[in-house]
Amino acid sequence: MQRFNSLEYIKNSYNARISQIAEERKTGKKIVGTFCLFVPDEIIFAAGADRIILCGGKNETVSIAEQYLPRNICPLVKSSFGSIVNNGCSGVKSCSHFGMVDMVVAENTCDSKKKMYELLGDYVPTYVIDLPQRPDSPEALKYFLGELYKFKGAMEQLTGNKVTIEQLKKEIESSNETRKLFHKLYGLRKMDPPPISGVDVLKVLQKQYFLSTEELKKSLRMLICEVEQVEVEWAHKPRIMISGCPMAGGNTKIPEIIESKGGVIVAEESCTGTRSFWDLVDEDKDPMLALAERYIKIPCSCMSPNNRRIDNILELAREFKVDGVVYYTLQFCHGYNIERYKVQQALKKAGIPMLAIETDYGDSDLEQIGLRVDAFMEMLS
Ligand code: BJ8
Repeated sequence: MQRFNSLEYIKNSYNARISQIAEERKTGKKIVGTFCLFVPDEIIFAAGADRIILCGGKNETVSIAEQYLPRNICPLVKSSFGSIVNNGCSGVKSCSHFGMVDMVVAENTCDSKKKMYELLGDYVPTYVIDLPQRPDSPEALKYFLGELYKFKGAMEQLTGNKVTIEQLKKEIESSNETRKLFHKLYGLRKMDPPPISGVDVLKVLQKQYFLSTEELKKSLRMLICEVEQVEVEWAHKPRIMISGCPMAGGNTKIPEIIESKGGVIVAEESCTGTRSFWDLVDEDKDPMLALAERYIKIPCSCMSPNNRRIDNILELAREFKVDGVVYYTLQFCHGYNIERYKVQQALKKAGIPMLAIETDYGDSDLEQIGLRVDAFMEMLS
């Protein structure tokens, strides 16, 4: 596959971003750490704070977390907690941004995360947004809107700045601009074969909540320009969509296996994929209401019922002309694991084959997964 200069730029952006955050802190700017798509960035930025994602995708910090947390919870939760407890790298295993946040803004999603946040409060001030669990109920939107107002108040208190309607509108426009750039990049993946690999796109998606918004937009524009110029020779490769749990920075295990076995990933139905940018925020409405309406619709398996997700999967499969779906679950993520059954039924009805993989961040199952993916690719070829 093609090498893109912009990807090198994104890959090498870590140190520059860390220096930027350190400088911001010196000037009194507050840094907010988040773990989930349900936390609207727009409110954080409108309050004059900066934001970095704290989801852990590295295996190295899992064992640190296991000194505090049960082993049988998902690796994303353990890796994240281990990185924070390890306190900002101190040069060893986790990355320095984990130790640079003034406040964590968390959310009531899955049980493991909820309970982990309770422990996290001992290490860093932690604010939790309460989410309604039945997003389609008539009361849910009102409740969520109320939560977002409380969150706005918490951000104002943290930063000492008032969040104005104008500032919110400006941030909504800016975030929509980023979302549109992702749509453009994904549009190019509809080509057959796509001019960019799924592993490359994932690396950008993993950085989207780490980079500053300006750097992210700049990188995306550069990447789109490069991808548009690629001329790919036609060769049939099974077009794969990944669906399921997020793949936090450092975790590219399954996409690498898929693409090393001859498949090409054309879309990801996950929070490190379409769920992060697909829907825009309505710029013509009251900004707080528009944010509540957009964010409450994120089809996370923590919500019940979550039929919107099934509809999205079918729609994406059609739009990106996928030959097969790899359903990806992190070990002990019960929500996505249980939802697998409904997804499988729906895909079967639509005539789209699905391979289910449940794994962690370790490499003990690489060979076994490789064999299963191999067989799946052969079946699709
Ligand atoms: S909106 S998917 S980012 S909660 S994988 S920690 S669900 S046990 S990360 Fe998520 Fe927000 Fe939902 Fe997206 Fe729990 Fe599952 Fe682990 Fe997960």
